Amino acid sequence: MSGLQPSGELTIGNYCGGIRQFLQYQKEYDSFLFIPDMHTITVPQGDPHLIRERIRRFANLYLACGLDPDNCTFYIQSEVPATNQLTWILECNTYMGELSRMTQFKSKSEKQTNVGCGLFTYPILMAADIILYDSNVVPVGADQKQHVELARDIATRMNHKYGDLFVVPEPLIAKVGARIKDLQDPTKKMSKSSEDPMGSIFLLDSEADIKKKINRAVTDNDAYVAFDEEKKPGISNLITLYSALSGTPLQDAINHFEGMTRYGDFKKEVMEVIFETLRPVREKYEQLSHSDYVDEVLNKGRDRANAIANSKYDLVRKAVGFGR
Ligand code: AQP
Repeated sequence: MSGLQPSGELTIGNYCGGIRQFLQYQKEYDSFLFIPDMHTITVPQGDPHLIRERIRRFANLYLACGLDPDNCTFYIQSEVPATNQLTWILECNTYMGELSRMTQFKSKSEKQTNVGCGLFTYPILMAADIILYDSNVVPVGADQKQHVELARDIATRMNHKYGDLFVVPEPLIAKVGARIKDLQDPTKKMSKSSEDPMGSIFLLDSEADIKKKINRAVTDNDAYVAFDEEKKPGISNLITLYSALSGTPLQDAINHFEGMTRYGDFKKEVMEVIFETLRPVREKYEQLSHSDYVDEVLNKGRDRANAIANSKYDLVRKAVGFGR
């Protein structure tokens, strides 16, 4: 089970921490991937048409990245109403103190003047997304680990209170690439809704833009390449990107680059790996975006997701004592 909210443009960070992992596991598991459109309005988004356009773009991009609809139930969150129904029950079984500890709420609420309640309760909606389908593993980047842990706590609490209703999920964090940093400020993570586009590489960026962004990526004045996340966060981030995208184990990537004195040559190799990863994605995306194939896939996904979600919700509703 995994989902990436259409709240900006997908970045190479989302690819490394979320999508890439998901694709590795899709054949092994009965997998579910969804577009959490309801999550996006936890922060102001402006024009609703832009959200709808992004949903379509994200859906085509997942397919372009290699999502296999025969191995995966792919759907849009808001098209499964049982998600909201379960969320209410879970809200009544989650404590304010638990939500107050969520670091993402703290960092996102600091950036706004009027903070909506949805931003505070959104981890409960995420718990419903996960446990509604009896998901056992959730591939996520490091920033989402805390939310999956909360989903575990809620599932466990519900099971104690009402009998064995839910599978308790586990987060699955990539060994390399779980927290790709912003290229302009390598002390913070790369984000799809970041204000400075120079800090993020988007999956649909042109090669000219990628080149510009990597060339301008913040490094240091040491004039030697080495991996040290504390002292050399910019260089370390680029080595991590190279390792995650090329599949080279991190230590081998470190050995490969260590000691290089010309940052330009180092950056060129990192750039090549990004080009090679994104070129086929862009080409496939071009084809898909001129067809209606994505609707066929999403309709099939919606029907299967609703069948599973409705039957689970029915069990929960009865266990809680709702209805006649
Ligand atoms: N920088 C990152 N490195 C590795 N993984 C990352 N993820 C996000 N940023 C990085 C992973 O991508 C998935 C997307 O999750 P989300 O859509 O729920 O949103 P998020 O975690 O809040 O991601 P963003 O890009 O930072 O979005 P905005 O800007 O909208 O808040 C998750 O698996 C996440 O861990």
